Amino acid sequence: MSNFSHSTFSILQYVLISFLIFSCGPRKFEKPNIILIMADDLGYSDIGCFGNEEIQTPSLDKMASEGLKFTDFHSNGAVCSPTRAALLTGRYQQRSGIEGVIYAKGETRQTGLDIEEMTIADYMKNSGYVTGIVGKWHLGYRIDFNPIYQGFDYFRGYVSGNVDYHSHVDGAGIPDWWHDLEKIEEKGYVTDLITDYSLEFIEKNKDNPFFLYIAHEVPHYPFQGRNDKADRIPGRKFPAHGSRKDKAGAYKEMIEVMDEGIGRILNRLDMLSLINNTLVIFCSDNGGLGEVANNGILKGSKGSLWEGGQRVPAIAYWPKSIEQGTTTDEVVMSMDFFPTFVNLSKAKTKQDFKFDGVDITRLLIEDKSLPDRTLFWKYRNQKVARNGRWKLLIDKDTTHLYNLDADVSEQLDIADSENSIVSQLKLELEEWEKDVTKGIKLKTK
Ligand SMILES: [Ca+2]
Repeated sequence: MSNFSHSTFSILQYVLISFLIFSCGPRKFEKPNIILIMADDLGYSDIGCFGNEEIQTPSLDKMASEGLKFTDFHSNGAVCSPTRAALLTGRYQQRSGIEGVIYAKGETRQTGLDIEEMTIADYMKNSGYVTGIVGKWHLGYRIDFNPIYQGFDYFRGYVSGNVDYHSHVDGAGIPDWWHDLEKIEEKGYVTDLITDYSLEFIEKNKDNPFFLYIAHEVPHYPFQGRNDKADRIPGRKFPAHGSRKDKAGAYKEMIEVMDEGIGRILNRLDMLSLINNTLVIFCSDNGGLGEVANNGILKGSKGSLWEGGQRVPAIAYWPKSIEQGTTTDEVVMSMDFFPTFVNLSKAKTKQDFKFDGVDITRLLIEDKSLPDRTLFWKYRNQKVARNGRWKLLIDKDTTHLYNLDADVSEQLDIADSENSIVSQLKLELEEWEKDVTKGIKLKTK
């Protein structure tokens, strides 16, 4: 009897909530604006709401306390380009050939994400959205790889992996600052420019659905604050990480300036009455860099597939749709945003299109669990298969197994005592590898 009452109550509650969300909410809920803010190389504990006590991040902390915090969110890659490829294509980065970094120097400078790829921006644009990217692209330096050819109506930023925060010169000494298809000269601290142009984009598109991808440079090197001098001058030698001695001080300042910009964006959404009709997501593209970042209790850092290289902070903020102050330990990856945004924007994908990610809309708005799945990573000499608590990590020729529920720091290798789990995950990993590289020539490694 009590079960019956409980389920009846649940059904009524569900109907009522659905009614409130879908009928009484702002009409525009049908096609919410989506803002995806991605930091670059931000470590798991580099912000307040993920345990940092030194760096002040009130805006991100507010997003977490009034939204949903992901404790088990992972970047698809352990470095920049692969995560961005997966994010934009909704599939493992191996399928688009971008397993590694597209470097400013050397032969990969000539490669990029194939323009035949249908990106999330392409799909949302086809569904009536205005699409913009402000900040870092890192999916091809050549003009024919420009975001304007990948579904974005608007681009303001840089195409390389990192630029001087003041002179906007890339790692190869080449000026790299763009407005759509044009290379331009513009003064300003990169983080402030990213915020200013994001605000301009939001203001300009307040009356129609928009998708804004804010790809921050922070806290990627060079480590430069707002009032530091430019280090990179074309034709001159420069230290890749910048000349400032107090790198930790610069690092803190860089993150705090980004957070200040995020605060300005949230305020503007509020002022324009867009706050309840806009899903704002924040995440990082890979783990923090060993020498400066705080990856908390996680092992490893950027470039490795230990948790510290790819478990990153992530937050979803959408007042009135996402319950305040919730936390989820569901395993989510960068490539899951694609099917989620397709669903929310009511975009139509091609009939034969196969996502590797899953739609997390119901996790966001109803705290509903995701289906059981095994997830995979591969970078350089490491491969990972993850299912629930189990993480298989093959490091060169050594096989490790960890129970992440009990041992998130990956200290106790239990591969020898859990043979059947090791065999099962190994088999799935082999099948996955064959599947994602079938007919694919990797462009980067
Ligand atoms: Ca990165």
